[in-house]
Amino acid sequence: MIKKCPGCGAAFQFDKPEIEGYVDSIMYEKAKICKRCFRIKCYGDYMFVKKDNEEYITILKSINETNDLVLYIVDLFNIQKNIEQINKYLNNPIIFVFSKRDLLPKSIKAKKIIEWLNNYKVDYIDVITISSAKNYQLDKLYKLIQKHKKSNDVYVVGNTNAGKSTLINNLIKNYSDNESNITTSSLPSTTLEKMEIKLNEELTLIDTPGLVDEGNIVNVVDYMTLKKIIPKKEIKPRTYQIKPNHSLLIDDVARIDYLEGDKNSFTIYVANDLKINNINIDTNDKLKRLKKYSFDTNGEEDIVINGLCWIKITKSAKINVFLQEGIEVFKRNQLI
Ligand SMILES: Nc1nc2c(ncn2[C@@H]2O[C@H](COP(=O)(O)OP(=O)(O)OP(=O)(O)O)[C@@H](O)[C@H]2O)c(=O)[nH]1
Ligand SMILES: [Mg+2]
Repeated sequence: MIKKCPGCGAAFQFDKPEIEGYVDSIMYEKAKICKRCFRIKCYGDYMFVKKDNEEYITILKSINETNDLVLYIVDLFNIQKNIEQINKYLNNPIIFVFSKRDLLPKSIKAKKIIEWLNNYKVDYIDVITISSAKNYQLDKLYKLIQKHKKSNDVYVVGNTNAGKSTLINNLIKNYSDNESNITTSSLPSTTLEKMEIKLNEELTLIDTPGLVDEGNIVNVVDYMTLKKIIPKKEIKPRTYQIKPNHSLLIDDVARIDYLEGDKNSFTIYVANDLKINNINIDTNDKLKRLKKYSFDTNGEEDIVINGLCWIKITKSAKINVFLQEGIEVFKRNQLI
């Protein structure tokens, strides 16, 4: 039987150090995890493995052949543009699990987030906001799983980095004697294959590799920048009362030019470590050589820079956003 790494799900192999599942041949019999997982866990040293999204779709199709319960994990800081796409692939009962609640200001009510979901045509049987980092609402989620599960198998799906494996590790810790510990990291595609984790006789959670979000900033910037971009604790939103012909510079990564509109309020939800500068549009052309995206917003929308931040703009505005090629930027109805 092929031995698989319990950290990432890859089949162990001892030929190719540069690809997934590698263990030194002398360690092959004894190896508990692959070299990549060992390095992530012990040194935070990440080896990138490019995942093909076809695999994710194939996994969803196989889940669709069952009627098992699915936990759809959606990172609150990083809600993907097309959350309703999940229903394109799955007819299963779905619990929407908004993760990383600890990153959003405490003042935001869960009710508000759940109401916001009504902007999308999504079918789900329940919805909850959680934080694995703070063990917040995991008891409630566990009860929902028991209430809605159709068999012993419950699938955990969602974008890469959404917090699927971290959640499973916490559920194992809280509700099981199992000693498994799945590898987690702040970089994409940590989990590489489907993995079954038996919590007890009645419940097996199935972790899956996440969908790679092609337009996310994590795929584009270097590791040092990435460390600043990923929020580690509760975001303190920063509000700027600005007039047209002013620009907001988010560190060295994004520029937002306010072109037309009334005196306006821009609130930026971004990692606290990033600096924001409010400048006169003509005094500084920093980042202006980056790719330009133009938007008209109606006063009820956020501008989302995928993986970096979102900006709540309270009145109609014409803006330009400048970003490195490959980072997606889009509008959505205001989350908050
Ligand atoms: N602040 C915060 N960070 C979290 C939480 N849950 C997970 N994370 C972080 O999010 C990052 C991704 O977590 P993973 O559990 O590896 O995500 P995943 O969905 O399994 O990702 P893939 O295996 O790549 O598909 C890690 O850096 C986690 O520490 C949470 O509740 N709060
Ligand atoms: Mg994972």
